[in-house]
Amino acid sequence: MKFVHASDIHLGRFYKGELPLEIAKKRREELWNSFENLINFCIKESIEILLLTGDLYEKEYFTLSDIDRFSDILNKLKTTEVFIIAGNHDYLDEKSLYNKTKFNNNIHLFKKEKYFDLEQLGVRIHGFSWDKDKNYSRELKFDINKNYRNIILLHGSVGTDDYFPLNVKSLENLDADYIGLGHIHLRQKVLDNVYYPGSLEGLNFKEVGNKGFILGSFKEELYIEYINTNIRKYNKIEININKDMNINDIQNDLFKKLENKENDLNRIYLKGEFENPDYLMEVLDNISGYFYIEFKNELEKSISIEEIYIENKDNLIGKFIDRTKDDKDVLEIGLKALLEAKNGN
Ligand SMILES: [Mn+2]
Repeated sequence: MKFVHASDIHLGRFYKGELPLEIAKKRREELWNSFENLINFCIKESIEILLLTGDLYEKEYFTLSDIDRFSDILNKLKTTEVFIIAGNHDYLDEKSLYNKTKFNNNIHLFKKEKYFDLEQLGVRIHGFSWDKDKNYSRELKFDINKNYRNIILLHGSVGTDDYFPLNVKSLENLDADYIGLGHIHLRQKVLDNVYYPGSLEGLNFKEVGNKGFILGSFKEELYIEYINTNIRKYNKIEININKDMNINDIQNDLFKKLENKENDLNRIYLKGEFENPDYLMEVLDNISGYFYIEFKNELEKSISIEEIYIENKDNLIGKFIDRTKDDKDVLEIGLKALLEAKNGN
């Protein structure tokens, strides 16, 4: 029996102020494409069960036509049984859009149900949906039936005390065959039978690298595999600049580190020292050919000894430069200390 577990798709995400309008628009559409790819994977691979563990859309920005688009895509699944729990971003109350669209009979949303049984497959699926956006908590009690394989779906946080905290020990004691978690966007194994698939696509620069979903199967034992399906990646890249590097060297280092990342979202951290950071930023801002690139200027302005000498000719600093100018190391270290003292650091 094969199952797929995906989570935190965040359809409708608005990217307010994070990305330029055109890029945000494309990304918003790509979340839909990624969702469709997930469904097509389930069709092509004849997946028997699809588990979706919450934050599938963002309530704040989702409309009636969006929820119909969502159900149209899910309804393409004819032989896959789908189980959905709602999370904090798509929580299920009376006004929820989940209630305003039509899902086929093979798509099951956890409302008041404690579990669903799939007799032919010998599987019982348990789960809770969030019914508000904050301070949600439920007692972890389930009707485990050992004649079945038991799968539990939860949207909550392992390892923090916010957003339905889940304690590892209590998850271990649940005696389930698989516990599918949502909420944390980083894919991870919590226990041998407890996993977060993470978000389907990277949603911001905290979510770097490959993303996708979990493909699981039960033979004798549980077998888990991560499938990478992200359309693009978020990358964080560091460029360390030292005083021997000129603009060409910096650009060459940058282009090398950006190889094969033309279609990604790239954030470049500039670190170290450079004499004229503003000029460097101006040059870098003209780089094109990437889906998205931004620079974080964390450079320190390296000191220009000539300038400092002109400003300080008549005081102790000027005298110090005069006397040590033949010993570069002494000059630089001493000068730094003198300047710090002068600036009161
Ligand atoms: Mn989420």
